[in-house]
Amino acid sequence: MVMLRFMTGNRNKVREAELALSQYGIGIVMETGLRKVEIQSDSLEEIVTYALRLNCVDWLVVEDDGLFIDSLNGFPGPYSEYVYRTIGLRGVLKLMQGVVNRGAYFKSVVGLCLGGGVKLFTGVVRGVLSEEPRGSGGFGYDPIFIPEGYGETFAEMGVELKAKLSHRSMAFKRLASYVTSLTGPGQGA
Ligand code: ITT
Repeated sequence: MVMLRFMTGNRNKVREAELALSQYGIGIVMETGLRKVEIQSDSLEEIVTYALRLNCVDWLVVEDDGLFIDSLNGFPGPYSEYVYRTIGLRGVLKLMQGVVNRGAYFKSVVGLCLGGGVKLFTGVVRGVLSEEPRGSGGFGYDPIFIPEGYGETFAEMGVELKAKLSHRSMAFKRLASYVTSLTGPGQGA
C-alpha cells in the first residue's frame, strides 16, 4: 500500500486527508522528522513547491491553504494563518460588518514529491461567511465558513461530512486518482 508522509504540524489536516484517501487504499502518516519551511508568497503553489524542494523524497506531501474572501479581493488568502493568529475570527468578521456580499472560498494546494519532481493538486470549495462563529468542530476558520448548498458551518458538521465537501478532500482525491493511475488501485508502489 502507498503510504504518504504528510509534512505538517496540524493533526486535523492529517485526519481529514486520511478520510479523503481511505476509499483509494492510500495511507497517510504525519511526518514529524522534517521541518516545513514556509516562504512568504502570494501563491500557495509557490509556498508548497518551495517547502517540498528542500526535502524531495518520494511520497512526501505538503499542503497549504487559504481562505479567499470575495469582497476583500481575496484577503487573507496565503496569509490566512497569520491573520488567524493576529486578528482571529472576530477580527475577520469585523472587517465584514455590513458587507452584503459574504462569498468566500477555501483553496488547498497539495504537493507530492515523486521521482525528484513535485506534482501539485488543487481543491476549492465555495461558500459564505456566517455572521457569528458557530460550532466547535474542525479548526481555523471552520466556525465562520458555510459551504455552498448547506446551512451549517464546517465547525457544526461532523468531520466526515466536512471531509466529503472540503477543498482539502478535493485536492487529496485528485492526488489519489493520480497515484492510482501510476500504481493501480490499492497497490503499493
Ligand atoms: P501546516 O503545518 O501544514 O502549515 P497550518 O495549520 O499552518 O498547517 P496552513 O498554513 O496551510 O495550515 O493554513 C492556513 C490557514 O488556513 C490556517 O490559519 C488554518 O487554520 C486555515 N485553514 C486551513 N485549512 C482550513 C480548513 O479546512 N478549515 C478552516 N481553516 C483552515
